[in-house]
Amino acid sequence: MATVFPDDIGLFQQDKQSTHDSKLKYVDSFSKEASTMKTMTFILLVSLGLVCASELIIPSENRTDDSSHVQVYSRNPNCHEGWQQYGERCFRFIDTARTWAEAERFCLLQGGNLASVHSLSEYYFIEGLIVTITHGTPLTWIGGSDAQQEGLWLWSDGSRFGAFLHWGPGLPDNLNSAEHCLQMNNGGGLRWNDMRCSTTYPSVCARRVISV
Ligand SMILES: [Ca+2]
Ligand SMILES: [Ca+2]
Repeated sequence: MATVFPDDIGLFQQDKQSTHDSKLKYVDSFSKEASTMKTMTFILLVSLGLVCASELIIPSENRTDDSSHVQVYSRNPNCHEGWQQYGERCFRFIDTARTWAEAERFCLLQGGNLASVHSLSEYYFIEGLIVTITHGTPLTWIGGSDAQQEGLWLWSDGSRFGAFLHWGPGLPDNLNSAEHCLQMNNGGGLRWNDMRCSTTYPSVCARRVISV
């Protein structure tokens, strides 16, 4: 059996401590690496979202090879400044939170109404507009309402309701018999929900393109 001298014990303990420190350093560097990878993945996803949104918003005839989301805000000759064209209408996201009626009045003062939606592609365009401006998908008012008669949904611009529907599962549910206004971006599916009209949200206005 080997004799262990006090100095050897010291060296052994020192060596043990050194191994422990190395392990800690390894774990620490691994955590940092994992954290960096998480951050990079997040940035990549956000960038991807912005590129997708730009693709949705920039009409194909206006796209260039070096398209960036800055171009989204470029002046469209068929729309007033700050509005973005899709089809025969110009759209604008209004960040200020208002009740549904206040939001509709604001759109009227701008020469439009809260947006009506008639196809999935139109909905994707509006969604892209919101994502590009807010970098998120906030709950937002658009122009549907059944305030006049329960269950009879109308668009505030007078267009026909029903060509395209995007309600979430089990909606509209007219919760507590008090929900009569259409909110978009509800739940993980970013679908429609009927909500109390007195709740305040941002909104999307739409108006006809400038006639030439
Ligand atoms: Ca209702
Ligand atoms: Ca509801």
